[in-house]
Amino acid sequence: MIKLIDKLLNGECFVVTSHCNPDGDSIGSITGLCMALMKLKKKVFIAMDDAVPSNLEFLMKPSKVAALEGDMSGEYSLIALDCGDYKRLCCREDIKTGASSIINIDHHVSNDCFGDVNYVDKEASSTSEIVYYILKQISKEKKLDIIDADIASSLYTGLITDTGNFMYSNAGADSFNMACEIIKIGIDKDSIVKNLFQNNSFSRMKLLGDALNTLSLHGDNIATIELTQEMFRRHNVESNSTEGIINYARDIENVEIAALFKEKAENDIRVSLRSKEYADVNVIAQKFGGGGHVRAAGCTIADTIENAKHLVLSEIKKALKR
Ligand SMILES: [Mn+2]
Repeated sequence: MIKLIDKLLNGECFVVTSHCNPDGDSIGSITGLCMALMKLKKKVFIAMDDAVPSNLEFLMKPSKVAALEGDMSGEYSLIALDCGDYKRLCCREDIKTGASSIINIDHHVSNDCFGDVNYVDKEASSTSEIVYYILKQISKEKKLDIIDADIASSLYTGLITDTGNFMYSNAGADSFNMACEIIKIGIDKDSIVKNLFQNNSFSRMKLLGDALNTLSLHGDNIATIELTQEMFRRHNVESNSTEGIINYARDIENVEIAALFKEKAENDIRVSLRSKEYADVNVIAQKFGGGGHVRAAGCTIADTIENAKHLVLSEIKKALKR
């Protein structure tokens, strides 16, 4: 951590990014870290090519961080948050190659340490949890209380996104400790929960209905669910607002692995994988050039939903046999 903290304290300008299709942990860790760096008088920009999902927009306002527009001039470090793979970074190629260094802060087991400085804690529940403990350390060194209510709210959002509101096995002692300390800082945790989990549009729920109609069991421990272009069109819902739909497949009794097949465009299928107790879905996703965590991973397959399903199911079956 010392090397990382030196790098953050000695740098002057940072561009911060995350993975494509950002979620609560990516946006939460971005806004939390950016606000902290601004308090430390650093120049900070966010570079994210994908739109922020509407249920996370509430994080962007208080952060007041400028989005990067146009080119970057001068020296800067690129901070990659919550991204296990250089190819999945959600910013322009020239932003990546123009950086004087890349700082990689993440918790994916599949992270290959692509940065010049790497702080990858595969045991951490979320990148937001890692950022929280980094900021605590900086606060101690600088004798300065960096983590205010806005920063705490951002990081709490990431924490509860990745732990499913403390339901998943990745929620460990450090996660509960962080939650405890953050709540003492004074955040509106109920409104964060409402924004994240209780704020669905009616059309998104109708889309969920269509998806549930495709729910199928393969044997008794594998479930699949599908989302097609046609469904997104019918309900006029963006294909990025599908967070949590896969849980309906995973949460069926006896199911160990769930797979969601999302048709983002013709022959462009995003596959999300979840496991409940013992299967390593990261290994399965890596077979298709993806990755993630042991209990949650994903990959992209350039084919039809039918073919993608066939390919992925055969790998899932092999994995469950081992
Ligand atoms: Mn994460």
